[in-house]
Amino acid sequence: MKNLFSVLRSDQVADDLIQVIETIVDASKEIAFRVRQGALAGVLGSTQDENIQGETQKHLDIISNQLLKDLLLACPAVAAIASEEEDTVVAGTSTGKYLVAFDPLDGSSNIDINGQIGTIFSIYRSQDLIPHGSELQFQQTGSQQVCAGYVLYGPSTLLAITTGKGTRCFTLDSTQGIFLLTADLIQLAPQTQEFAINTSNARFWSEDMRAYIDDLVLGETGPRQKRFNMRWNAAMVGDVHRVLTRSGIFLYPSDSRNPKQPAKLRLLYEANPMALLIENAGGKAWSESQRILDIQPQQLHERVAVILGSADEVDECLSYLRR
Ligand code: AFP
Repeated sequence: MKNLFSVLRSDQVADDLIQVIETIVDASKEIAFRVRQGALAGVLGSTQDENIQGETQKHLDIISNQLLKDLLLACPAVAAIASEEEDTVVAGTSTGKYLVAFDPLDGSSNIDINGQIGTIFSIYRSQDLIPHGSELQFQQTGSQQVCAGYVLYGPSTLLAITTGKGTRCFTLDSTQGIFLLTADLIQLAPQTQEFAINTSNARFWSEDMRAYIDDLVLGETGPRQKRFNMRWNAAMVGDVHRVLTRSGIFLYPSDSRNPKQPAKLRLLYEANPMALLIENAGGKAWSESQRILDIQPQQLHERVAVILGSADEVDECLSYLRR
């Protein structure tokens, strides 16, 4: 079986970008060890602190963030990092050619229940003429990512990654400590019978989104005339992995719970990397109004509605929103 770095080299990925990916992989193996140890490593539970998102930080959030931050800032190829757990950009090496944005531990609410959690990462080229530690460095559209991926800490530790030439999945062989290729050039089916959404928010969605989901639930008795099934991991990394594995549609639409915060998922280190993975696997990834990878970021931690997965089903959902 091919290992991650032989695949990256055969794709002619630049050596310094491979160095950045290697650094993320090293941190993720350390995180995977602590996740597996769980209560035995004293990493469960919450701290007394809140991050800039206003979310209570779990011990493992802090540990994962610190591991990634320390290793990436020590990598000469990294000019700056941005993290869900950091208020602002943290400058790295001024001559570094890459920027790394990450959610160190997506799905934190799943930590204490031994559920699926993961690290999501996104890599850009640093921009000349802008200070390397400026937030302006990260105001690049998702289509400018040079690499995106996630590490899923589940029964297996999996790495899904794209550098532009398709989306692949690797499995960590923990006896050797290397990621081996287990799913090459993933292709999503254009249609699906599986959707993922937190239906407890239904009363807060737009009327058109409610109509779309209602018709999925009506199944063969409604206008879609086919049976649908639902899954919800409450960790984007787990739900997106299911979509990459067996197709489907994942939705986190805007809602009226908090008028100041109509969407929940973050553009920079959740929506954009997942959108690149999904598009490079033949799927689609939209907010409620535009292709996610075309969105021009304004704020580091800005949020966006997400509708991604099997292309024909994303189009069907968007047709309801355009009524
Ligand atoms: P946490 O990291 O705070 O658990 O949030 C995970 C997440 O950002 C994303 O991974 C999930 O899809 C979504 O939130 C789940 O949100 P709900 O808890 O509202 O279902």
